[in-house]
Amino acid sequence: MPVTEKRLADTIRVLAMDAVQAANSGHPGMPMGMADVATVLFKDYLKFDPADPQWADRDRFVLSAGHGSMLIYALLHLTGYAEPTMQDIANFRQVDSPCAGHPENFLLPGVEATTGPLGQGLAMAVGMAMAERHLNANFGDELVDHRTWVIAGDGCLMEGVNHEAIGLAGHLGLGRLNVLWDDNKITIDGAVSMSSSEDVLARYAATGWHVTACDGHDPADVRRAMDEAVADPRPSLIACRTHIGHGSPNMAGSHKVHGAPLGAAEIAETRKALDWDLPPFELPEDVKAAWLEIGQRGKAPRAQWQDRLASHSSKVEFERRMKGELPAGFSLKSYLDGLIAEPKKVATRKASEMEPHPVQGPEGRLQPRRLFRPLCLLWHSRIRHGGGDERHGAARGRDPLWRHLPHLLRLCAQRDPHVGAAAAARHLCADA
Ligand SMILES: Cc1ncc(C[n+]2csc(CCOP(=O)(O)OP(=O)(O)O)c2C)c(N)n1
Ligand SMILES: [Mg+2]
Repeated sequence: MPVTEKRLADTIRVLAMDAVQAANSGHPGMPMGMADVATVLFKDYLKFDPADPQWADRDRFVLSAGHGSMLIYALLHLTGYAEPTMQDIANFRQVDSPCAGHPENFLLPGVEATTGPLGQGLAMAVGMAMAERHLNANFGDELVDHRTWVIAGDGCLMEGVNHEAIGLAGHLGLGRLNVLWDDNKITIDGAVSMSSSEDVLARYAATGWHVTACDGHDPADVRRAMDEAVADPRPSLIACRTHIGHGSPNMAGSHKVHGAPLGAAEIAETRKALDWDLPPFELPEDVKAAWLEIGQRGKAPRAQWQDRLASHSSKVEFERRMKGELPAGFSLKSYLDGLIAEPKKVATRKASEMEPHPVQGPEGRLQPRRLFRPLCLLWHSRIRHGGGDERHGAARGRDPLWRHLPHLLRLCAQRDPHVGAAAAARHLCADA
């Protein structure tokens, strides 16, 4: 008998509640609530291949609600990524486990963005969706044809950084950005209605987004909403109506499952309700096999993509960009000389103006004020995505001091306007 979607999702629920219980800390409610939506996403929509987490044309999946980290750890493990292992999951939140309390991109391949500060992942996903369109404008659909999927909670949507980033996404028409909102109407200390009566869908619609809603525990309805989102040329927000801690008979729907273990008694009740009798961190063979099969879905598309790349006229340039390598003959000194030649001092605000437009290509320019505050997240995520132009490469390839070079130059120039940025640059670039 085929494993049902509910059973696939219950696997995530059980892993999340058991890992949080073992650590005696963490957030079981969100992974349990979004398990059905995430199952549909990974089973039928997300383009990924666990055998190659760096595949350039993979869809990007960003868990903006980073407190629900057990959701992504369960998904990566179940679909066949080399890490995390089941032992890593059993060691959730322990010092040597890559399964940190909140996901870190440098600990696990498959974690596209470090998240935890609410709203941050969503803003970074906007940067990734911009990077995708920028690369697509340069290399075409054959090489660049992927989407950015986000799971965000009520808290992510409240944060100021979210307002700024979604405004830009709507303005640019980033239609390959799809946000799955865990619309559970609960946050850390009670109902959302205690502090907000905002019509979130209306706000997104007002910034040029496509918005829709679904029952987040009904896979068919989730698919209907995702199909709508994929078909719409605008960025999409799907309000997934869910119960936090879904599956727990006595605690679902309560803020008490937001950030605390369910406790041994409620875990036993939940196991009974889900008809799950195996001990923690042991999975039924049929469930394991069904999840691994889902992880194989991207194998053939990746092989086809690699064939296309192998015979593509821009292969060398594409690979250079994705590796973040500098173009042959690129001189950091000349680049910096260009930056500071005119005007004499380059303010960070001014530097942001030099960012190439994501859709029009290098000749277009962004309006600097529009982007000033979420700029760090947008730039960082474009580096995380890969394939930026030489300035992203220059920032990535150098040691940490070099990343801050434009800011250091500006500070030097401000401190001593007579010397100016040029002299500071000469000093700093002596070995460039
Ligand atoms: C910027 C920021 N402020 C506060 C927190 C602390 N915090 C973590 S989760 C959370 C509540 C989030 O509520 P929601 O997104 O609805 O998550 P849910 O309770 O539904 O899992 C808060 C306040 C944080 N992580 N980041
Ligand atoms: Mg919530």
